[in-house]
Amino acid sequence: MKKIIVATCVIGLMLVFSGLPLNAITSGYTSESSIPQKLNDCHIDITVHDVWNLLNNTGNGIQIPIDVRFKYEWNEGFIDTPYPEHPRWYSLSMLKTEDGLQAFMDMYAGEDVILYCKAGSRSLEGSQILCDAGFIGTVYNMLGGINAWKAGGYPIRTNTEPDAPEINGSLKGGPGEELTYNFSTTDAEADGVYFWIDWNDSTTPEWTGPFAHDEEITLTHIWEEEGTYLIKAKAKDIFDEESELAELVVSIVENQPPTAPTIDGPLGGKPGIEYEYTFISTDLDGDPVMYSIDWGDYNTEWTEFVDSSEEITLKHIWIEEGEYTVKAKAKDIHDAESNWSEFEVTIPRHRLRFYLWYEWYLERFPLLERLFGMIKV
Ligand SMILES: [Ca+2]
Ligand SMILES: [Ca+2]
Ligand SMILES: [Ca+2]
Repeated sequence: MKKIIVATCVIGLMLVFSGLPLNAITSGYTSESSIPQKLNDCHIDITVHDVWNLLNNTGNGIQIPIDVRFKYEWNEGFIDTPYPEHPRWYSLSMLKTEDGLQAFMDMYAGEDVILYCKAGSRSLEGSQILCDAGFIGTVYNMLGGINAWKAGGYPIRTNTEPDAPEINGSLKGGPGEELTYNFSTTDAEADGVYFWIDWNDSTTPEWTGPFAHDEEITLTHIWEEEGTYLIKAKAKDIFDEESELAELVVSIVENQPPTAPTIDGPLGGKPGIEYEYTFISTDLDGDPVMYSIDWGDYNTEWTEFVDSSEEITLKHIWIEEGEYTVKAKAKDIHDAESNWSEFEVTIPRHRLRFYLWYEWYLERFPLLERLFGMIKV
């Protein structure tokens, strides 16, 4: 009877002490009632050969290798496996902090992770920390670390910088106008990336991020002054490997409205007959323009955008006899509008009164107008 009691006490003490160091490390998490508790030895030990087979086949699920070594060790090279089963870096020292552990648990919840280090002891410690904290997912521990990986003849690679960013957005704008730009890059190791953007004005370039390696980010910018600006952008991954610079030229000019359209066509005609009129306007910035036409008979229309200085032809039928004032204005893609132009049309033509002819004639021969003016005086 005594022996049984002693044995029970010893086993009890063993359980208490074996749990102590890990509980001390992860005390902030074991109390979380929402996280299911697992046994401390929940991780699965796995050889480098099994790891290779797991990581080169998405048919058996996607496993994420986690390199828990120091950053300088990672920078010297890590195991080479294809995306999306490629290694990420998350050091054991980060796992040992409360915030670092929680961030890891959030980031990789529900995933299969394979922890590895140099020779196997740090990955074992990391695996135990995760299990003890109630990590939801599968934790593999790669036996023998990267040393065994290399000895097994499996490949390693070193980190590479992200590609130079792609910049997409407005090439033209006006002072004070908010312009939108998209930036994207790719990183061969699928590392998180930062962007650095120099807008070529008085604003100071800063690194922004990190973003997922294939995420497109959208930024807006306003240049207050007219000028030609050279946007420069580069990317870096979370290991500070910087890309080449990418550039985009933007010209900021005050927008000019299009000229009032020139209207041409028959001065008169018969009711019920279709007539063609041409309209042409020039935008000094070369912006596409659209035309608003008022046919003078309560019919109005807007055209589609056409190139600046491209003559357009529109057809119209006046149903009733009368004198009509055709009006037209042009608008560019920045909503700047021209003045109205006017053109008089008489339906039917035989009712075209002399003064219409007279005005039309004088417009084209201004010298005569002065002559008539002198005669009047
Ligand atoms: Ca796999
Ligand atoms: Ca990289
Ligand atoms: Ca314009």
